Parts: sequence; structure tokens; C-alpha cells
Amino acid sequence: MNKSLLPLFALTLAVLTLGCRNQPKSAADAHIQVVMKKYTIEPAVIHVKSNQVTELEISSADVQHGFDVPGLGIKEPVRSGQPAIVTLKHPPKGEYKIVCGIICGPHHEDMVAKLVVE
Ligand SMILES: [Cu+2]
Repeated sequence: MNKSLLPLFALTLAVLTLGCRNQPKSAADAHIQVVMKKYTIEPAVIHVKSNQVTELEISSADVQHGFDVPGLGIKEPVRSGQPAIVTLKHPPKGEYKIVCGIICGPHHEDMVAKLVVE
């Protein structure tokens, strides 16, 4: 790197690092971490509120999976090492089945969970 650019680079890095530290990740009311792995979805029951915006941060602990909630038209690929964000904006009350949308192995069909909107 050109030496004259170093201070600028350091400053930019400092601003980026410090600037992000205290900011909320998003405007969501709630944030829930979901982990998909062969052959479970954790938590197995996800509770959200209909009058809130909930951000689901979904990660895979192994291979690629798919976070599908057919009842809400959600179909989100979840790659390993690359969490997917699904935002539920005031979803209608009810219980919805969550399934893995990408065939990930012999027990792929066992990857189910439930979304409860209260
Ligand atoms: Cu899967």
C-alpha cells in the first residue's frame, strides 16, 4: 500500500469500527437467532408477536439448508457461514410450519419447526 494513504486508511477503519459499535442492527422490535443443521431447526418453536417487526437471523451449522415457511410465502436459502435475514413485518396471527427447503441429506424431511405468531 502507498504510505501516504495509510493514515486515511486507518481513519476510515476507525470510523467504520467505532461507528457501527453502538448502532442497533436494524429497526426491528425483536431479533431471534435460528440455527439449522442436519437435521434440526433450533429453536423448534419460534414465538413472534403479530404487532411487532421480528428479524430472524438464520444460520447453518453445516451444509446449505432452506428456511421455508409456506404459509407466509417465505423461501430463503441459508448458506453455511452466511446467515440469512428474514424480516417478519406484522405477520398474521397463527401457527405456521417451518420446513427445510433444500434437500440436505437422508433425514431432510425431519427438519421441521413451528412458527407461532401471537
Ligand atoms: Cu436441511
